[in-house]
Amino acid sequence: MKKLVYTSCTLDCPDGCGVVAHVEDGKVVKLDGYADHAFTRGYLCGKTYRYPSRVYSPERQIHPLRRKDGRGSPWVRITWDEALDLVAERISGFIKESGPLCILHYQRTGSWGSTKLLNRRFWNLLGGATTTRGSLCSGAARAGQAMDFGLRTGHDPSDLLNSRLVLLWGRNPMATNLHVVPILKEVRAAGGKVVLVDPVRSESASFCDGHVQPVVARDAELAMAMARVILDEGLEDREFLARHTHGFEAFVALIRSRSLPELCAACGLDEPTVRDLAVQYATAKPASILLGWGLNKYQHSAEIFRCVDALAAICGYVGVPGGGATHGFVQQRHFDKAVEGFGLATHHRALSEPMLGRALLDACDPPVRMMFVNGGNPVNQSPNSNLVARAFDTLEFTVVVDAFLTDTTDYADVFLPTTTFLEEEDVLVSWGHNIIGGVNAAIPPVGEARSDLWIYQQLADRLGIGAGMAGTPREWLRRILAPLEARGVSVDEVMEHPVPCPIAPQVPFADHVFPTSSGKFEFIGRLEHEPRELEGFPLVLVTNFAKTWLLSQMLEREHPARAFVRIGLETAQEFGITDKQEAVIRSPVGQLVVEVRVDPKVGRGMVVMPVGTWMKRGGGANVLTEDIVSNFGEMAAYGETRVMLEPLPGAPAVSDATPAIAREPAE
Ligand SMILES: Nc1nc2c(c(=O)[nH]1)N[C@H]1C(S)=C(S)[C@@H](COP(=O)(O)OP(=O)(O)OC[C@H]3O[C@@H](n4cnc5c(=O)[nH]c(N)nc54)[C@H](O)[C@@H]3O)O[C@H]1N2
Ligand SMILES: Nc1nc2c(c(=O)[nH]1)N[C@H]1C(S)=C(S)[C@@H](COP(=O)(O)OP(=O)(O)OC[C@H]3O[C@@H](n4cnc5c(=O)[nH]c(N)nc54)[C@H](O)[C@@H]3O)O[C@H]1N2
Ligand SMILES: [Mo]
Repeated sequence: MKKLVYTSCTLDCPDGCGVVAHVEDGKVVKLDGYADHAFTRGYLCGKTYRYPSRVYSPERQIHPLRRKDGRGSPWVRITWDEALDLVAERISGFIKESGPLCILHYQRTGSWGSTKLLNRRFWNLLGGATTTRGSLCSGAARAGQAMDFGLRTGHDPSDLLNSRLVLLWGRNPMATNLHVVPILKEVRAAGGKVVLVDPVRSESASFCDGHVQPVVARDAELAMAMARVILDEGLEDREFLARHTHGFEAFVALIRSRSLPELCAACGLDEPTVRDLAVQYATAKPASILLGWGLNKYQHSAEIFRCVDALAAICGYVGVPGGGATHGFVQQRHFDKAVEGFGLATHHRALSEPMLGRALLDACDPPVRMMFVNGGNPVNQSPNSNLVARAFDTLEFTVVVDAFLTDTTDYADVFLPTTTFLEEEDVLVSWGHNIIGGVNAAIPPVGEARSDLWIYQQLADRLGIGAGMAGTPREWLRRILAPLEARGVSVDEVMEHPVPCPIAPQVPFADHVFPTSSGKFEFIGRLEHEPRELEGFPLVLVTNFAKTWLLSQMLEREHPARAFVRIGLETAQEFGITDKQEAVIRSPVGQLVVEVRVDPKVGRGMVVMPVGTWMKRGGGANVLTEDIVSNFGEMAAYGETRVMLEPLPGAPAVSDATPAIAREPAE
């Protein structure tokens, strides 16, 4: 029997696509884009087109597993009853002995399905658990933009069509946000311009009018230099500044504390380039800035965002169509967060997510004895992976709910197999657009895989809190999305087709009311940034996302045959490295043997490594990254890592075995 099922991709990506699953005899044979989706417009990225190969991969685990004989021993299959009885018994045992805070519930955003909120409810019903605070993803951006605007929120992507100039600043949509690309092409077709600001000539350069290539992590200086030019040329919007901003004098003093040549030298650009960019921006009327995660990886990232936000305010491009400095949205704005049950818990404690290894080792009163992980791969994705792995190794009992045996499951005692979005009923909220997506189960669960909700409900029944977790996905969705229903959008309708969020502004701050303490846009007035210099480690490690895989979610054959990094021509010369040569890359906390690709697209002073390759397959950028936290927003400052490259003598690294998919050209 054949059928078509409307659903939505819940993976951690701004695009949140509308999907049509082609199902034959209970199997997904193909995925297509859902045509009537205003943002994703009927097509998917390569990763989602290929997603059925993950669903049916022999690498996927579809049965509960436990270690045969302690950590490090082989996995053996057990029944769900055995698995759930064991996990429930350990949970109640630990709580009895050491209280609920000796269990760490680690939840990340493997899926943006709304029901994942209920995972936290389970732990709150139990009296609480240790959780994590801080961020691996957007913390610094959120903190910086909250200081300026009162909160981080963005223009709807369709509003870019009102821009005469778009600066793509530290963001690479060709790889990471594909559905924004046609919008940017439309901006150009209508006579507008798109300029890339990136120390790497990324895939996105291919559709831009220009590329400005500052030195890595010097965007605050670039933005300050641009602000100086705008003010020197008298291109500012005086009325906006007078009526809607606070702290402008302090900002002027800040940018005047250094000369224009000094600022240009700091960001490695010549004055005419900076001047041209600034004048183009200030005169485009309106211009918008699409900010990315490239600005989000440094110790002072919140301040970088603030300096760039200041440009929008100086030019009066705030609260107007075609303007803004957009990074992302307020997520879950249409949720009733009370469903999470935070108030039900009597115990609360949170450990720093960016410092997970240290935090686990240092935790006392009580120490963490057990960990329960869902929707994340913390051993691979947290900074200083080796330390995180060591900390996991000290735990008495670890449970991971996932579909694959990741680097994190290497440190687990029990593995519970979960469904993919094609097997679940849920609602998707996106962090890159304002359309709410229905997630319909296209197929029944593969093998014995079960949803997070089912797993938690089963555990809840065994732990005497079953009533608090009971309910079908649809019933829970109605409760979670009650604020939406109050605005006239029913969950039943959302399950049928994409629905625009009725409470999302197309243009935020159009009323010029800002939830800051002054009620106005607030300028940054202080920035003390000394770039990190570390003797023996002269290069900045920049870890970016790969076009062909998402985070650490990759099958064996999608994995590069060997870990690789990219360096620019100048760095290659300086370190005497030739293309495809093997080298050791060393940071203060770890090292990897990598193939070095010499790539003229990469700027000076930096080594670029993709995020997500697996430690157990010789990769893992976070083996190198140091656990350093941003000064605002408790964000993992991955990009503060400094590294050394030491070429290994002998023949170039063999890369013939690289699978075709990993060899897709960089652009
Ligand atoms: N294919 C694919 N898509 C994804 C993901 C994925 O893993 N794969 N991950 C998803 C997630 S979770 C996120 S958060 C988003 C992130 O999406 P992006 O913001 O596009 O992410 P990045 O690759 O981190 O960084 C973008 C660009 O910033 C540049 N950059 C690095 N340092 C600096 C700097 O100091 N200054 C400037 N100006 N630029 C800099 C990098 O060279 C890179 O080209 O992507 C999402 N989409
Ligand atoms: N070096 C470096 N590291 C980085 C970054 C960087 O810039 N540099 N960026 C960071 C960013 S932006 C992000 S967002 C984080 C991402 O870090 P993580 O959130 O840990 O991301 P993933 O590696 O995708 O791990 C998610 C896991 O959840 C599983 N999963 C998917 N859906 C479900 C589900 O419904 N239920 C359950 N139980 N599991 C599910 C997947 O199979 C996968 O193993 O990584 C960060 N890591
Ligand atoms: Mo992210």
